[in-house]
Amino acid sequence: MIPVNSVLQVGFFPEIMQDEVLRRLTPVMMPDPQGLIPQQDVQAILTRPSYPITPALLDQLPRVEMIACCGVGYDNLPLDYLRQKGIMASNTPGVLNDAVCELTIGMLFALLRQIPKAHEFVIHKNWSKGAFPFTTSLAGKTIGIVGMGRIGQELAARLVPFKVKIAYHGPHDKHLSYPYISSLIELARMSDILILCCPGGKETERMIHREVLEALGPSSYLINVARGTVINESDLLDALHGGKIAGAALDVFENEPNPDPRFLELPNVLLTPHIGSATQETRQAMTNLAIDNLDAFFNQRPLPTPIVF
Ligand code: 8YV
Repeated sequence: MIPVNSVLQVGFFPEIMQDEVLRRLTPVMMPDPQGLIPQQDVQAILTRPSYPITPALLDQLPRVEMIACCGVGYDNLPLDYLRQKGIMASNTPGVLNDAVCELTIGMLFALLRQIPKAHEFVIHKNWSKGAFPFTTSLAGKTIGIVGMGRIGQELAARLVPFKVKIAYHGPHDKHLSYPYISSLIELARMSDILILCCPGGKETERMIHREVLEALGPSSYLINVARGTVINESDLLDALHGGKIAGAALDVFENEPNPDPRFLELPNVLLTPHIGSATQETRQAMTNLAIDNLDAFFNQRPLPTPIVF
């Protein structure tokens, strides 16, 4: 049981998620993280990765001891501050792996086989004027995965049956059945498609920059289902505009929900509005897992999915 008005919900939750929240608790609502704090004696926060929880906000909430983030990424949390204050935190890993992997594979094929353009080709009656241009196959390609965590490993397992070679880069070798490439530049150089599945935050900020993109090369592709902050967008725009890479599929951006307008004009991109985990089943499961963590906190039980920091 979670006491009424003991949890501050920071940020907007889409209807199907909000329904789950209200089914299980009565939160104090704070739609705008910059807005007025409606009640200061709350003991926990429920939020999502798109809402930065700042030390300035937490300084005004002295009784908060727990933050439940409804998402796998938690780059919105001030971990140093939480550690210093002894505030616990949880996220929702695992339950969204299928949805994110499915979107990634959908984007991969849409990009390589130009499916959105083929659809436009037919509906604009261009087929009678000639054949749609040849595209490229996935089979036989090398896929470089940046960030071989839960999602990266599940993605790799789903991709192997498509007759691809897989290699990966990350902070350290995880001794998996795929080659570990300690240099990101080297992984880019050997990859036909580079897929970003790494966490956001300081350690990965703008790690995809001009040099990496040049190593990736003019016949290769970039897919980002991680965080917009992982890419130097100015360098990516130059690379896409100048043909230094063949194309990119992006589900995340530095500035959401208003990505750099220059992306919208490019012919060699596939853009989606941060929908990696956005299926009904997944968002319900994520919301309930976030609340399971709150329930554990209020009932002095171990958190199901604590963030270890
Ligand atoms: C959340 C995300 O899944 O899980 C993450 O890290 O990137 C987000 O898409 C979504 O906002 C649900 O809270």
